[in-house]
Amino acid sequence: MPIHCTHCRPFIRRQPGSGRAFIEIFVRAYQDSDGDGIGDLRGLISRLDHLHQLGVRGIWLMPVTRSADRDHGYATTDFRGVEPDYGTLADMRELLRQAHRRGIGVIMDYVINHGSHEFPPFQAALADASSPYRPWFLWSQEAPKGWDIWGKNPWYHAASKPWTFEGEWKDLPAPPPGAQGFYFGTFGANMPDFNLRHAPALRYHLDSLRFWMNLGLDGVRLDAVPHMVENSAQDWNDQPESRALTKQLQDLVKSYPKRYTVCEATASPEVYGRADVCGGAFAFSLIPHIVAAPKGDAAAVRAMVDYWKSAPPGMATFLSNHDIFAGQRAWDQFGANEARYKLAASTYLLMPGTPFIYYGEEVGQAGLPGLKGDLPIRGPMSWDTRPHAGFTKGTPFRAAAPNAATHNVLAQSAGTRSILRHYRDMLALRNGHPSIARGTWEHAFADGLVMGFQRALGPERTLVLINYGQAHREVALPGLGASSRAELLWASAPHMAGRLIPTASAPALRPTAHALPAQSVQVWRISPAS
Ligand SMILES: [Ca+2]
Ligand SMILES: [Ca+2]
Repeated sequence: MPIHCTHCRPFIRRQPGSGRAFIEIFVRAYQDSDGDGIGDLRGLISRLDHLHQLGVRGIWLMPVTRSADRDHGYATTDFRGVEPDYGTLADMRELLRQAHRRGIGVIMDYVINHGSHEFPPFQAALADASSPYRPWFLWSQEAPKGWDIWGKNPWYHAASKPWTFEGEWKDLPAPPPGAQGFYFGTFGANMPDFNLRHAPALRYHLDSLRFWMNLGLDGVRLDAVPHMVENSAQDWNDQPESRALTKQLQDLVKSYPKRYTVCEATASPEVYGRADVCGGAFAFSLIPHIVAAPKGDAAAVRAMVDYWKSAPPGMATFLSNHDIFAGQRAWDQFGANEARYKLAASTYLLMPGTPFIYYGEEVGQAGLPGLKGDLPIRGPMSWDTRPHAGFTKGTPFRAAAPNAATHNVLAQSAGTRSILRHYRDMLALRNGHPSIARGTWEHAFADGLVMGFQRALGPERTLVLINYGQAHREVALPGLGASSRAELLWASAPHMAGRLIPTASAPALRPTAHALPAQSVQVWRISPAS
């Protein structure tokens, strides 16, 4: 039975996205409510006031559907059920209710490309070649030749039970000679790809998306969309069929009012960010520049100025996320240098796009030493100075961050120069000024290690100036008339050591030679001459 829109009304006054900031949350690592050492939805609900105070207007939940991996959750076993470690559907409804009350929308990961090998339809397909679920997945009697996805063969010999292999997939031993019966898995043997050309399999996912929209989710982060449909050993990534299917998914979600879609598309994110594909996509090509500019890379400053001349406004910006391929936690990328850290935060939180803060980033949480792969960047949230940083009263599934004693929410709430205060300031600017949240990108310039740009929306115009360099600079400001009036909205002290409260004695804007202290940010409101 198809699922129809049973609650076709907006749950939240404003659509999430459209420039207002999200936070990405790994529920397992956020807050444990019952002492089992694993974060859960009830724990997250108890921390919504922190998120509201921070100023985010959206939450992206990494997968909360039931999964087989007992960790990140991308190996789904039930596309319409909540992971029991995290709670129940009733908890999910309560999270939505409580978040919406605070003006915060909630989206979650939806993984359509693949399921877990434990997903019951895959088990049925494995057990019986005549099962109606067999064509839900991709099979080949003989071993297909010529395939190479990131150094590995994505075709797995089912009878060898390759999902039991514990090494890297590229090291999986070859199947015996003459082996028969292979299935396809882009990301590994434990995550078989769906055959999305098979109407019943696709319909199942479309109905699952409707299920979540009916529950009150405000949208989805669509995982790995360029991998949805393959054509051949050469043509497997970002095929036209995957783009078309992405648009179909966006249309379904947005047939509900005030819903949001954002896609993970590492190959060509600016294409997926367009309205005619996904409508939003993570800006993987921009992120390295946001990180490099505060380290003194003038070419990165120039590249950021050029990026927004052509990138769609639906791009989603960030400093780091849950995947190590996108980089270490920001704290480690900047080598604990807080001035550089805050410069990078100001950069993406004052730019176009929709920013996504990675949980813990707002307090400078460090990665975990001595762990491999993605695990160092998926540690428990640092809340306070209690044992395990306040994450759990029990034994945590993973240790607290090494800097949790100083870089936690409680300590940083008290500090006037803290990273958390800086994030709150930036989000207050974004929430209080529509031009910063979703305005144009005008008169952008790079002058060595100084970047400036104007943002305009309706009658409001703002000017952002960032000096990434270690030296005081005077720069010419393009696009300002001699009679423009300027009001300082926010300024940092030199070297980002706290903020200056604008006063009557604030520096004047001098368009021909404006002074910017070393490592500093200024935000101005510009008005035409009266
Ligand atoms: Ca728990
Ligand atoms: Ca696929």
